Amino acid sequence: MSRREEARQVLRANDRGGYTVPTDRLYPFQWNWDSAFVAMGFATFDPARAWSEIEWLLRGQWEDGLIPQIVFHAPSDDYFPGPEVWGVGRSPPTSGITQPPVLATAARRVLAAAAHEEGEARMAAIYPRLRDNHRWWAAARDPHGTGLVATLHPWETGMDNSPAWDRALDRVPTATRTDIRRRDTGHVDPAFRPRAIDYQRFIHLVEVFCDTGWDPARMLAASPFRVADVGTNAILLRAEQDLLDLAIRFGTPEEAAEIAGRIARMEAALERLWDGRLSHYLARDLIAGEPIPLRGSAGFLPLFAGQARHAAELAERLEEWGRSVRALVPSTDPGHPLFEPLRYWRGPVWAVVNWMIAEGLRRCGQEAMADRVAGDTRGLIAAEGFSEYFDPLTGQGIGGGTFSWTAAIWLLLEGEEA
Ligand code: 9WN
Repeated sequence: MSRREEARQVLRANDRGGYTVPTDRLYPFQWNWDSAFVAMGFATFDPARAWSEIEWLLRGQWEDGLIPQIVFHAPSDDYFPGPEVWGVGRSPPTSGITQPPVLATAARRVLAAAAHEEGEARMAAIYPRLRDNHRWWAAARDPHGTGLVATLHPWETGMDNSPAWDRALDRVPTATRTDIRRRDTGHVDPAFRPRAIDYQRFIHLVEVFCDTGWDPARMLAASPFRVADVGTNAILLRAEQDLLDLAIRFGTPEEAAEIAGRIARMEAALERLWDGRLSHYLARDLIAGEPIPLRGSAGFLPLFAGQARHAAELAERLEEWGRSVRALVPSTDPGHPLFEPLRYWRGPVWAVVNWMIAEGLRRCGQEAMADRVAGDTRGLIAAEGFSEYFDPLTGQGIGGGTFSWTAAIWLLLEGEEA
């Protein structure tokens, strides 16, 4: 069977009747940014199913516009923390934090793959939900209009245990009232997962937020972890650009102007994350009021938002990293002492991040490096299958197997090659 056919089968096998789980058992619910990539993957062969992925995710959206990190459509004992730990008191149950907002970008792409009448109608129905979500980001996470949104939990960055968060997490107490009963380490080698102390802090944060009654302003004020993540901000800027295109077609001129205003502010603010000394975009610790001096794969994502000013330097950095790893793009600078090639977001390669980086490089005129990153990604998947992530030194596929978003990226990369 061809890899294309296998990729489609992975998506079908992880389908739970309209939405997709990231992989069986390890992640038995619907995840926010996973579903955005999955929708783009489905759009390559089944646009109707792609819309359904997005619509199911939006069933979990809150009235204030938040699109949760997880929607718990059906119960499962295979994952911790489940709905009882979050205690948001909603139906369907959801977590109370979010994830990188790839959704508007995905919706625009799904529409492009299926610009027939049905696609137009389904897009028209969800456009207001996307608009409300971007308003939520601005109001809840950037109430002073700085142009950078705050992230309050490492899970919100999608790059949960990146070493970029180590120092900011030191401020988070390890005490929890919840009994931490991890399930992930029963499915995957614990050496590839976050540590016990990371989970204590992750759950402590959940409890702090729960105690605010999940009120956005109170969460922002109370959180002992508050960072401006380059990845989230770059992805949001890109999503705003895609939403602007959708607003012109499905919204009002006032909405388009509102989005354009946010885009101008965000573009300027994102540039302020560039660090001349490390020649990289760096996250900012908003509590300490200082940059986080660690180069990670998220630092390449401003390219995905078309920020081309430092494209040549970033391509050179990738060239340099490429000399010490077998496959690009390691999630952490392979020359840094905190680089761990096997542990989750501390070193491994993730296909979704690679896809965004390759897109960004292409958008910013770095074709050769875009081809290299896309080629490395295809090579990893061709050799190892649809793993959750890959060891950049050996290329070995690790973490969960038959992973939905890795399958989706295979389909997207194949489409681009054609
Ligand atoms: C917490 C589903 C998710 C991804 C994240 C990845 C991992 C969850 C976990 O799995 O996070 O959200 O329990 O480890 O870090 O990026 O969305 O694939």
